[in-house]
Amino acid sequence: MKAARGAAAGPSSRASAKGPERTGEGDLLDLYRAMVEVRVLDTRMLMLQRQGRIGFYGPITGQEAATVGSGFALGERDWVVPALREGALAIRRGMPLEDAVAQCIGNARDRLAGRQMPCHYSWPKGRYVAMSSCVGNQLPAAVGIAMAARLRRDPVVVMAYLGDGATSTPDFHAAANFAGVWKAPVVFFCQNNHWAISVPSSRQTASETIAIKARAYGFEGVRIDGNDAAVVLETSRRAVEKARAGGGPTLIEAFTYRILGHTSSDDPSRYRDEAEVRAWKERDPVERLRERLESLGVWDRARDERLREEADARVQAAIREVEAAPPPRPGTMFEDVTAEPTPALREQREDLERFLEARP
Ligand SMILES: Cc1ncc(C[n+]2csc(CCOP(=O)(O)OP(=O)(O)O)c2C)c(N)n1
Ligand SMILES: [Mg+2]
Repeated sequence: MKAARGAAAGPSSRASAKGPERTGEGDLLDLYRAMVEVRVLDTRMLMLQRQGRIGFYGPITGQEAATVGSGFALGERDWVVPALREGALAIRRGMPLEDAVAQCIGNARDRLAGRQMPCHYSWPKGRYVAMSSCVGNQLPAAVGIAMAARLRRDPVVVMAYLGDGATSTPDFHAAANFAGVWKAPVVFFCQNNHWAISVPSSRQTASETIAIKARAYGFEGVRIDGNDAAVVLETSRRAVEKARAGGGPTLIEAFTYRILGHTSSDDPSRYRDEAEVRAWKERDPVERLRERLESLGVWDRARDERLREEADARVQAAIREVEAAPPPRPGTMFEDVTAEPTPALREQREDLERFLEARP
């Protein structure tokens, strides 16, 4: 089924026209390098999943400009409250690549000891909140973080991510309404990638766009070309600065496309046209930025090949390092939840230890 009407109409050129004037070549090169690293990581991790070396992976291929471009607009002390396609920002905000790979493999090298779904990174030091699998419920929490900062007079901004599907949840309404009334320092960044698993955005909402929903909550909404990294960065910067200055929230609808499956467990050929996918591949955000850099004369094929080879070498080295670690100790399942184990937990742990001694 093709997502052809309603919220699937083309991006407005208004925001695009205002976009890139402040995004210099340096920014564009940084964006490009970061986007290529994400693409390379996705490609390798999906291969690992297909080879049975990790159980699950959620790619962002096709959405690199939206994820990376919006993330670049944030300062170190700002917060990222991710939805499903922003894992790359944990790395951008300081999480070592090895930690990301380890989190997907879930062995003893993983800080979470394999107890969290793959790709559900968390990086507290970088103010990257753990991703929640439950669609939409991160949004009231994001507004809460923003309001707490406001009450402490701490000038931070929260970037609250959501997908098109999340706009149908009650939590979206609760968060947007509260944020509008209190002018919370939050930016809602919606990645409209046209699909919520198998539900097209035309079945998600009869609204003309997602961006116009903001008007009902009393703040600005803007739909942008989410595959143009410079436009994403410019629009996000404006929204972040506005929120920081007390101007209240903005809803940014980044018009983009999920090129691959929802996750490695999904087969999108069962519910969408190949022609639609082909058309969006023509607007590949990584290729578009590469062409732009080449036309500016600051990039060429040789540099591109080197960048990709280096990124791939870094990812492969991380995989080698992490795969050398053993599985997590079975006892870790009893750790980190309560300061003092309950009597029942202590008993179960002793049972497990006896069992492992008898059958190592
Ligand atoms: C409350 C809840 N309902 C349903 C699901 C199953 N589910 C996981 S992701 C998803 C679709 C999300 O779509 P969207 O918000 O557009 O994000 P995208 O995956 O396209 O990035 C659904 C229905 C869930 N995890 N949580
Ligand atoms: Mg979606």
